[in-house]
Amino acid sequence: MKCSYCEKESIIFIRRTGKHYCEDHFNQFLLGRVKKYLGKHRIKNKRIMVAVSGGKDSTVMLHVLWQLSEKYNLEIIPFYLDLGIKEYSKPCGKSVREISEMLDLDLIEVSLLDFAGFTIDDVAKKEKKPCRVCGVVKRYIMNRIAFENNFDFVATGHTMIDEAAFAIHNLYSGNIDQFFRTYEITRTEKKRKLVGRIKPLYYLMETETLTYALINRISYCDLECPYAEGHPIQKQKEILLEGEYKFPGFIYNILRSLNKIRKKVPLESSVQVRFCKICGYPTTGDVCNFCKVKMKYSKR
Ligand code: Q46
Ligand code: ZN
Ligand code: ZN
Repeated sequence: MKCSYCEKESIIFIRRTGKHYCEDHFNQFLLGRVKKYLGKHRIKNKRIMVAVSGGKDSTVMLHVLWQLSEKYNLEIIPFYLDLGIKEYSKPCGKSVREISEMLDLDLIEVSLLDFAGFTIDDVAKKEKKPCRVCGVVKRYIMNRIAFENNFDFVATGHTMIDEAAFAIHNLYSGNIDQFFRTYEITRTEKKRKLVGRIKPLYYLMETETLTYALINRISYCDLECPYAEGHPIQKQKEILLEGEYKFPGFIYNILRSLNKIRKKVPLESSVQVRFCKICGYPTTGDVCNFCKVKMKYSKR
């Protein structure tokens, strides 16, 4: 089959666009989706801390942002958090170091054990699923390191299906506040010590990031976290993929409609700004969730 834009052989057919792409035109398509995101949110002349787990999506995000960094005048610094998960964290860390070196970028590396005195494996010994605690520590540490180092944004490698699955999971579970708070971008609020989040892969599917990694020979860590199995988000993804198979464009349309709903409901601005008694970072109570889990699990 020929590419829909030139005479070369096609390497991928994207059902939601109805087009065939050769390697060059696929690269253009993928970069175009990221440019669309950066343009829509006017992300230019910024210092961005890029959270890289070593997996496919975040590694591709780092590579794409690096490619676009000159055009958008972005200062790109990769960030890796070693969660201390046996047989997973070490190879992932190695991948992040390799890509950072290849792109000649200085890497910020933090170990959860050094930062908080425990690992996710320690949590897993006490809790059936460590994911909730893992989410708390990742969010906190990313924000704190980015705030202390004066970054404008933290970039994460969430794709379209991650976002749609998360939104549907929140609706399904009744987490309405969380549903309304999660959007394509969150802005930096210096007074509240909050660094904004961006998701440059928001308009892309995982098959597309995989294709980009393959044709650009980007090596990444192919392991899955041992605690990922049975995560509710995985189930939501399966349902969405089934929909996408039957109706190309299904996931994008769902996400677009959910975003329209979000925009119609103004966010409550009455939430009082409070700071944790222990660490001084934002919280809704007296002590933030990170300090609570640290008190519970730290071996120090
Ligand atoms: S939350 Fe859970 Fe992930 Fe943390 S413990 Fe592994 S699966 S890494 S995105
Ligand atoms: Zn082509
Ligand atoms: Zn705290």
